[in-house]
Amino acid sequence: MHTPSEAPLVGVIMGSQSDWATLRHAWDILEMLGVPAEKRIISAHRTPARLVDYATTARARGLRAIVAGAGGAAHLPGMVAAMTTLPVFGVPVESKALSGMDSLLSIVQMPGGVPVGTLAIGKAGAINAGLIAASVVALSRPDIEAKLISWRDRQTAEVAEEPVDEG
Ligand code: RP5
Repeated sequence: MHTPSEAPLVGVIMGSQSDWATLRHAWDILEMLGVPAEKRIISAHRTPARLVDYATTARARGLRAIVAGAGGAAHLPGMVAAMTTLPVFGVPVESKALSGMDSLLSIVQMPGGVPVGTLAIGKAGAINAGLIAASVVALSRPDIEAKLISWRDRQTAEVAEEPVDEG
């Protein structure tokens, strides 16, 4: 569980409730690593005023990184990046119409000067966004760095040396 008394250091934001099934994988990683975080639904298209308020106040509120996921015409990560100098990690959500290719291309193709660190489509991207955000926080939090190292060690230990027949 995130420690409620600690101010959030990472913001996990998404364009819609329907994105939560994907973004919760970033949330779960942050929770497991003990990174104080907050989650919000913020739509670049449906709640633009909420977007401006969030992006322009995020750094002063103490956030150190933002994970932003959206699908389709996925402007959320780019618009947030336009209004903050915090690192923004974009997660393309897998869309129904185009399987997330639309999300990926609209997040990754930022003009030079307004960076969004773009991850893979869907669950893998959300997990890695959580891990990268945790790495940013770990730069100034040795306790979180230690948890990150332990997580990596466990992942390595879980890889068998030989394959076995499945099923
Ligand atoms: C985007 O439109 C959201 O990020 C979501 O991925 C997609 C669909 O949203 P809903 O119609 O499910 O609210 O803005």
